[in-house]
Amino acid sequence: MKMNSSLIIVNKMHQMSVRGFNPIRCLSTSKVLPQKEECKVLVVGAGSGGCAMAAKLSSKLEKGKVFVLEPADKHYYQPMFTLIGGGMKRLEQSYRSMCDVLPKNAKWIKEKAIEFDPNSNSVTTSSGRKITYDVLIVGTGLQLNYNKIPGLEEALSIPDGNVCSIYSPKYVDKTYEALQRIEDGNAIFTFPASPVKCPGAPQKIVYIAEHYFRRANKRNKINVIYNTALPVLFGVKYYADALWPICKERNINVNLCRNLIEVRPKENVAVFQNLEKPEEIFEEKYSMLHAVPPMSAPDELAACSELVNEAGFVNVDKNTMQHVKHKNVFAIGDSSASPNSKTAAAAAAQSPVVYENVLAYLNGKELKGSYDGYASCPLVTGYNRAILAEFDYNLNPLETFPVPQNKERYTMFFMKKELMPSLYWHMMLKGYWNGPALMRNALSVFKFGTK
Ligand code: UQ1
Repeated sequence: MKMNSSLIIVNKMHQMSVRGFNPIRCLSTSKVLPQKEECKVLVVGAGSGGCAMAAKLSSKLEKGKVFVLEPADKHYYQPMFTLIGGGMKRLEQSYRSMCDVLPKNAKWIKEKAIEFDPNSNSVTTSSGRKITYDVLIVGTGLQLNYNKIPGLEEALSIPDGNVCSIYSPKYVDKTYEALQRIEDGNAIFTFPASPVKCPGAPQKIVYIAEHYFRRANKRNKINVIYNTALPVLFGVKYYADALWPICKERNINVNLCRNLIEVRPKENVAVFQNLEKPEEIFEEKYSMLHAVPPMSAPDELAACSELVNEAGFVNVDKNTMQHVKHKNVFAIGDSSASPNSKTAAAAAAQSPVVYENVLAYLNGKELKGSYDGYASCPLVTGYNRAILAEFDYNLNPLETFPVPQNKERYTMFFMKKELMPSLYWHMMLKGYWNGPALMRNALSVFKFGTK
């Protein structure tokens, strides 16, 4: 049978859009724009913060004034990765096509930023194009450095292996597989000696795993070990005081100041350094290993000493989120040097501040927006409970709900698992979610229990 060729193309396009990829809307501009391009606002990175900023600013400014530089096809809702690791969600539920989360009024350039030059107000892309801007918003997020731990990438690439990591979509599914496969011996979980995104996640997966082992009737044969490079279990004392008893009751062995430095997949051995006595190196045999990679600012950003601090993060004022030297540069999310915990909730709370201050800067007005360091972390403690940690720059609790949030609760678990994804896709990425400050103020008239 002969088929008209345009019919075949239309049919193909229909099949693609049914699978969530709309070929017409998803045409990015990487091949059609001229060499020199100018925009009013350039957003580098379309993660949580970058998307929220692009949405807010492109609906305020004229169409085409906001450019977004982002090479990825897919946008992942990374807070779902812990749940995927525990088999509570599937990887396909955690992403959308990038074109579907970027605002139509912004111009998407599907390339990577490879050079930042704030002195000439320009960024060079992977194909060598130079984009100039009036205002730059850096929202690149963090880079995962699995390669910094000898043997780790090799261990993670073994099919049906026993080394896994919830931090990458490449390795997250291996986590649930490893939980199912392990029968006995040591289940070791790590936290690296570097800044990390969602610093609660490395221990959430410990609690989920421990609960999984109990449910699967194999807990008594498995030794659950959490080796963290940090000197504390959690940075906010109020919540750390609640988490320690949970670890004790559930017989989770927590070792502080223990840094993973090597993996030997053939022997099933993990090598750790005691950060309190750096000469002390010890080996531990594992039946499963959950490794959290060291992280850093992306290399291309860290290479721009004009923009970043010694650690590679964008040197902004911690309240205004404006660069300390280059006043037309702002940062949002994990690539910022502001000393908050790096979470999507922090990016949400920063978004109205960056928005307001960018507009004030463009209009020659005083910057009034001020970020208080709010971050939040729903510490999932198993398959049906979570402690909703919320705090500010001073590491003081800054809680939304009128109940003491240092208790494990089903409501917080439900919120994390069932409500947050919708809030993220439909509110945050569209620029409508500014964090829970409004809700907190409204609810502050109620108070139940003692805090
Ligand atoms: C939040 O704002 C946020 O960002 C979108 C999250 O990331 C997914 C969160 O997990 C949480 C808990 C918040 C804070 C929201 C409320 C309602 C307390």
